[in-house]
Amino acid sequence: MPIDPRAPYDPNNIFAKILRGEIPCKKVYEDDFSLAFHDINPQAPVHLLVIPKGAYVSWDDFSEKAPAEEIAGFIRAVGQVAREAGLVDPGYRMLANVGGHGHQEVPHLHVHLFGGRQFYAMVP
Ligand code: IU
Repeated sequence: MPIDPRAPYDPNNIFAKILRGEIPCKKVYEDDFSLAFHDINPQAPVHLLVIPKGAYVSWDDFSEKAPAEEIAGFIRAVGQVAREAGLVDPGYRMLANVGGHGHQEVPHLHVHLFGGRQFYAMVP
């Protein structure tokens, strides 16, 4: 079920549990502000998720409320994860789903990184 991007943060969401180490993940990157791991249901040969460590439901929540240091750190981490995964050349796709129309399902902000194959024009 798509979630409300402005709902109160649910500390028992699956990514919060991953951040607390209560549920395992296939980690590829971690720093002070961010964690990245393989998506459990990959939609491309490489499908990674990058999440902030802070309690933000969505991109909307994060972009409005996060301190500048966390925003900068997270954005740098997304780029770093893509570089470390070897995605920059030949290229990759990144996206964040927001709310019902965006079909966001997990209520903790995550950026998807897709790579390892050719992507085509966005399909609405
Ligand atoms: P969405 O943007 O909220 O729709 O994407 C959620 C993603 O989280 C989706 O690609 C799932 O496969 C992925 N995921 C995961 O990697 N591990 C989990 O335990 C769960 C979902 I639940």
